[in-house]
Amino acid sequence: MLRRSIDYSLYLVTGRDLLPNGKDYLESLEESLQGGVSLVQIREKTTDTGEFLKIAQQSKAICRKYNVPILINDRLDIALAIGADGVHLGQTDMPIAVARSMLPPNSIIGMTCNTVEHVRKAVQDGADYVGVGPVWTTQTKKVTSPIVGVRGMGEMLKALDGTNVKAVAIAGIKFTNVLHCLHGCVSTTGRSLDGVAVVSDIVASPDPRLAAQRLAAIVQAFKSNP
Ligand code: TZP
Ligand code: MG
Repeated sequence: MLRRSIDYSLYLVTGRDLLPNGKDYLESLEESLQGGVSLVQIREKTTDTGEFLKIAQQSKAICRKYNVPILINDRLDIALAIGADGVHLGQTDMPIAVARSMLPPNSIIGMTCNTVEHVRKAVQDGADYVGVGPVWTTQTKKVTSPIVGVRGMGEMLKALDGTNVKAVAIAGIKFTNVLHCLHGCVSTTGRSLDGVAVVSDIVASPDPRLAAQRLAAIVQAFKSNP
């Protein structure tokens, strides 16, 4: 368990099915870490438990090498088995309180939020961070909730005022629109995102190091001069 503050700036959510032909998953993960990914979530929706465990273990070893925390999507058992830094949960997954009671102290728990009500509940339930969106359309996941856009995301963030809960935006975030996402949020609500969660703009790139580098550079520049 890493016991240090989490940097949410560039949050990579994995998506092995999006890897370019011939690109090795672990190589891609390592390159993205070299490019400046600051937090990793292992997301496997159709993988057998045994295979998921193996991927999570291998991914953790690489994340540790770069001192970057690793979270597991949905699967508390996998998170516990590999000694991950926490979990990311959806609205229909394990409740935060139950996950918290089973995970080691200081574990990070994130919650996907699509509405202001979701955010309020996540805060009440003790989430460490919320993933807010879908900001824009995405091909990566079948998203059933309405696109919230930058303005809708800002409304969600307002529900975090007075709390220490962090926020990352998700869905459709790319090199070409990340600044709009970050700036738009502050200018409509005065509230800053802590980072952005990205799948395809990094994973589907033939050069994930460069893809991460250029995203990270924008997020860092924004954070130092919002
Ligand atoms: N949760 C909501 S949208 C999404 C997830 C995991 C996928 C976002 O992927 P991309 O490729 O960054 O749009
Ligand atoms: Mg889930």
